[in-house]
Amino acid sequence: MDHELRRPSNHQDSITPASHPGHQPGANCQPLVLRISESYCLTDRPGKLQNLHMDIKEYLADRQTKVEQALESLLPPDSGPLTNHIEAMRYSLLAGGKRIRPILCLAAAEALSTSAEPLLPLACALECIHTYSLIHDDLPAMDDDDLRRGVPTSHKKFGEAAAILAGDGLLSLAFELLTSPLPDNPIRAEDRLRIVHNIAVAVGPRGMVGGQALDIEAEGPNRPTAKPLKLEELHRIHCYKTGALITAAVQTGAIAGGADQRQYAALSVYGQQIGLAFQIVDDLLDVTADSATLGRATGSDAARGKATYPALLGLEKTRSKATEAGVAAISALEIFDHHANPLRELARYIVSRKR
Ligand code: GRG
Repeated sequence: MDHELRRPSNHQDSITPASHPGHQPGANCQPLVLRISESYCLTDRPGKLQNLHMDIKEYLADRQTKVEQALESLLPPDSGPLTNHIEAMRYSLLAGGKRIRPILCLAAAEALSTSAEPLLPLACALECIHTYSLIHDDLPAMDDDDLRRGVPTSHKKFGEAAAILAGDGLLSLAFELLTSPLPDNPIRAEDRLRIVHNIAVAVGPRGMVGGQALDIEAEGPNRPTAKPLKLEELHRIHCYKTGALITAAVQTGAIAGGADQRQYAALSVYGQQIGLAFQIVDDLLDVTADSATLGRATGSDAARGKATYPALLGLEKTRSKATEAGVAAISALEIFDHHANPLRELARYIVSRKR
């Protein structure tokens, strides 16, 4: 069965919700179309990408460039006494990466017809936190990996102490960026506080770090009588470890874009569902993709005997789960107009990505 996320043939922008009683994944659908039609525009403002034929790959490339330029300009200059420390931060941060979290943040603000560009420092903060988590996850005490984003991992290049500090530096820099004034788009102080609080929760013990702790306990020496994880336990680890930051990225764009309660709730559901889809696909890619494509080791989950969706469900059911989450994400956006089309396309991309 083909599990690609599809767009119904009779309606360009809506997709049958997973919860719909008659829903059959893949039924009454045409193949995934990544080209964005004329109705897909990023803004109604004249001269701003209106009525452009856009491709999700083009959209991603454009946003990736903007995020990378902003990251470059927001990092402290790598000269002076801190040269080595800043170089280690730059090395991992600018080594590539899909920049999904900052792009989701910008796209969530765009869904609310808010101009995204002034929000780049907030978006970059999310990428700094994500890169910190990758550096620390690769350390010998954690996953002990040698390759990340196609280059040697931070500790391989700079040594363990410098890698730990590069991660710490990026985490702290993120909160500096989140709390620095935004010249072109002042966000109300109470919204800024909400953003900072929300991200702090998402990446702390009730989020990413907590998920990592559960993950390590589940496979590590603290579990000598380790029983295979149940699906709901695996799901919980993923929601904390990967889903929380992805959801917070969408919520950051939502708050910065001025979402009302209903819009915020809908965007939160979208974030949770694509967070889930993202991790399920990550598990799949660990089995099906090669290391050169991913820029990191593959097959490591199976080698460690880790619980993953493919290990618990098999490949077919795992693909269906990813598709279901993508469909649920897109249906959560039904209250939004065409300004949310980039988010819809991003959900399709996340489900069908190959790296
Ligand atoms: C060590 C505090 C701490 C946390 C680690 C998120 C995490 C927790 C570790 C990352 C390990 C990992 C491979 C998780 C699976 C999902 C994931 C976050 C993949 C990497 O994200 P991508 O694909 O990477 O967005 P790029 O390089 O494209 O940014």
